[in-house]
Amino acid sequence: MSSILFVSQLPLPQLADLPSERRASLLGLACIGHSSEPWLNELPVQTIAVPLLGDAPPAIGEFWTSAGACRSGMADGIRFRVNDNVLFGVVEADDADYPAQAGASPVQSAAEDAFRRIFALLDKEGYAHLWRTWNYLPEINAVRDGLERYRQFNIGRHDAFVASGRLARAEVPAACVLGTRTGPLTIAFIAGRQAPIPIENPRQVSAYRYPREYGPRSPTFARAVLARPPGQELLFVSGTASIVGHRTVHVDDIVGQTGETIANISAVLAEANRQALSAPFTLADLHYRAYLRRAEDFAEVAAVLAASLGPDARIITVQADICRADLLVEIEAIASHSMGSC
Ligand code: 3EB
Repeated sequence: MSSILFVSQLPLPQLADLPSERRASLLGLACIGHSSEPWLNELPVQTIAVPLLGDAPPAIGEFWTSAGACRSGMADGIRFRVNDNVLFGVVEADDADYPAQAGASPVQSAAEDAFRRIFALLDKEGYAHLWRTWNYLPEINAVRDGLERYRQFNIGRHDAFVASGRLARAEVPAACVLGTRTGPLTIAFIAGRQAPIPIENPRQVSAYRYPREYGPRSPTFARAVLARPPGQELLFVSGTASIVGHRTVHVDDIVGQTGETIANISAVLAEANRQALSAPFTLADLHYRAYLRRAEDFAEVAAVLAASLGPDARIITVQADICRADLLVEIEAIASHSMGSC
């Protein structure tokens, strides 16, 4: 068996102390905050340049560890590692490197190129099914040439999903798209040999069916996916916000938005549990990442989360811009269940 295990949230200075067998079994990681650990360069590492909030160390690593042997690769600028069942990779694309073209902005071209390269890699390596993408884009809400950069990103992503045939097959991953302070567009992704099970939220219009008022092309993601590497059931809950139907609710009300976001995550869990083969997923199972537009909202959000998730919930909270200008908070989550003795 070579399943993957989610190992969360180590303060990054502890990385240097990891035994070499542990390092050898890492598929990759996200580095939230700031890090300059040189040995990390051997691994796919997504650097997420966002400040951590609350009582947190300066940087946190979120690790993907494989129970079996791993192999590293580099293809078309994408650093990746695989085990028998999954591929973890990181790709970066700086829109400054893409010339403006008639009909395609630099951000659109960067996003389309990044996803086309991801799909080429996945098809070649035989991990055809994208489970989860984590997308970070600087100046996400800035309007350039008449269109918000997030909406430009959506056009490029959509076109790559169409070109690869994945949108026609309704194969869309769980995802998030957040703003960073600096750096290129960076996309981390996990793909597998098996198609994941997409989960939608009955309280929300599916994002890939959003009306045009949110941009010329809809965001290409599922509200959650369930994935089943051998012996394991993983639940990836996409970035979730205070949206009911397709509209933002509780504008300018951080407490209201946080409560509505938890209601949406609960609804996604209930849908996932209709399909789950392992024990039912609960709010207490999840590892959370919370993005706040305004750092000063931290205490109010933390109070709502403690009341609804319990005081021991595992939550990384960061400041980041969110892809709709009226959203103040977005929360994503991951859970992993063992399937028993296989
Ligand atoms: C929303 O529900 C909030 O464009 O991939 C959440 C998660 C959001 C993923 C994406 C966008 C994305 O529409 C925004």
